[in-house]
Amino acid sequence: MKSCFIPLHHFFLLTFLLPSALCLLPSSSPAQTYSVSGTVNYANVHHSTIDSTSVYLIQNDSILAIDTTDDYGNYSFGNVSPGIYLLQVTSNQMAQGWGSTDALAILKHFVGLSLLTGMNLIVADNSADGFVNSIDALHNARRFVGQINSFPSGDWYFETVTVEITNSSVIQHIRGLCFGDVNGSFVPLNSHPGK
Ligand SMILES: [Ca+2]
Repeated sequence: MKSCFIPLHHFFLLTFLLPSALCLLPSSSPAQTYSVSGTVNYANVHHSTIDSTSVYLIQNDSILAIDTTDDYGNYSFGNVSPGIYLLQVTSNQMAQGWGSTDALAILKHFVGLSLLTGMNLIVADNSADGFVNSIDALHNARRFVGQINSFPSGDWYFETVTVEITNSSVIQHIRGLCFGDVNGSFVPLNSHPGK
């Protein structure tokens, strides 16, 4: 007659190892995550890439992650759950591009001869007072000749982009301009032609 005695090592296996192994199996499939990536580009004709620039992944006014663009302006966030996010960018890169041509373009906008639009209009307001007028043109001219070395607006403007993740990864490029560079003539240092 066979014994029904369970050897001790089998007992150990059944009692401890098997339940532990079962715990490692997912009880339900884990939430799928995706990536948000792209390049940060200057809004000139070359779409020049901008390196060493901070990209923030934001949800509900909280910064979830920060990435710094690489030599080719690339940023990437992994493990992003489905949802709606904001992408914001700041840069300490050297800014330039303001000059007499830009000052003239600002004046032409002011008098209604040739209207600026979009980001080019936004970066015209280097006085940050909500108006585009001769004061901004004067700031541009003064900075060009070195009478001033900053604008009240700061140096960089980047578009804030909303991305929605549903069931796939998202590629999102983000554009920027220097305040005062209303004609988008600047080519950032270390940049490459972009997409
Ligand atoms: Ca202004």
